[in-house]
Amino acid sequence: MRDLSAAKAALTRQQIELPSWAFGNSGTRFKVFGQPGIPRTPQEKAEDAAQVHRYTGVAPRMAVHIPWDKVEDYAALAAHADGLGIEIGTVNANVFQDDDYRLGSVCNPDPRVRKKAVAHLLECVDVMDATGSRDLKLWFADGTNYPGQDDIRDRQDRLAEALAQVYARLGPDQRMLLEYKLFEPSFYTTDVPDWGTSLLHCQALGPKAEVVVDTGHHAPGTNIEFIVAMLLRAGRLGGFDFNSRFYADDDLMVGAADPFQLFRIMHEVIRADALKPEAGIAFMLDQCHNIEPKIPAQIRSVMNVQEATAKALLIDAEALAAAQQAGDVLGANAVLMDAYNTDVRPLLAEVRDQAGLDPDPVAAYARSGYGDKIVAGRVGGTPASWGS
Ligand code: LRH
Ligand code: MN
Repeated sequence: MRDLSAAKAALTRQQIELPSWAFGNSGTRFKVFGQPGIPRTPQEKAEDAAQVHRYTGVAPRMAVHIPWDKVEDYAALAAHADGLGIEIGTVNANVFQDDDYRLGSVCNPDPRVRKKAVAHLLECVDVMDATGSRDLKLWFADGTNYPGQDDIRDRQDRLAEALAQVYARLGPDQRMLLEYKLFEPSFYTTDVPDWGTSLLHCQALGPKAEVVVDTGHHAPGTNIEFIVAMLLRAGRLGGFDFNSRFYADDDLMVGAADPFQLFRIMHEVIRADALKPEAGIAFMLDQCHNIEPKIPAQIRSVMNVQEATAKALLIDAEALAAAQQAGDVLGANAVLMDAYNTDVRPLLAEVRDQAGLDPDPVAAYARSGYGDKIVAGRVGGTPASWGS
């Protein structure tokens, strides 16, 4: 039996974390397009993120990226966010935009460079202490471009040594989330290329180290929900970087390219009873709105996650288990497809209405005039950007 009230309760408690960098200008190696009304400061990024929470009700945290969101007083930034009704979430380190990191950061053959990289990672834990953030997210661009360029095992030893230094610095309630990526910017080896490599390092470090699954970081055709099921089974799924792609790490709106995959991923999360906030999974967006307006795109992305989640919550688990046990291949598949083919927009409109929100967040934001206000008000200064 599909339990609608349980589904509504779970949807009401859902939490999705927004990336500060999604509100800044972004692009590709060909062009970073400027848009009007772009925030110039982390404070203004938080103001934009707060708009997404205001209209969706399920986006109470904004992840920051250091140094893109560097400020003098991180506690003050956290207080500013608090005043807007949101929190500063995951702290993302950045050891991929400095000339010293040409041959890698923590995996670099040069101990001076490795020391510099570890110092930045430790600085990010200081930021977490100031903002009250639980998670340090680590993604390394480290890798090689040509066979023989460096020793694969030596680089893993260097990585393990650096991670252990940072792990030792974590507070009791803090976590390290290690993100993997198949390739780019490295094109022969990437030092953390897949879930297995990340998991091995996390297991070697200890219980406060978990794996992040960025949905754009796999080879085409990878069954990501299988990886999710395995990491949940191992108790090492720390979070997601949600986005979607047609080809590589396109960082498009989650659910835009493959909503059925997102549904299958959320099915594995719900099957493991890991949707609830206390399960500790960080459901983060990691996207770049290169050509589309940023805030409406973030609102749409949050709604895409809600819709995939709602469909997965409507899977008749009993009927599915019975069909699976009976070896009823088509019957089992039909149970899942019934849920996927359910139009959950009325259900979500009801959930929003019961939460005192407008049933249509995109329309409500458009009516608010906030978009015009920031275009008129944010004149001068330097619009935020990836700035490589
Ligand atoms: C790397 C990545 C990582 C972030 C960056 C913004 O591709 O997914 O999560 O640091 O994007
Ligand atoms: Mn990511």
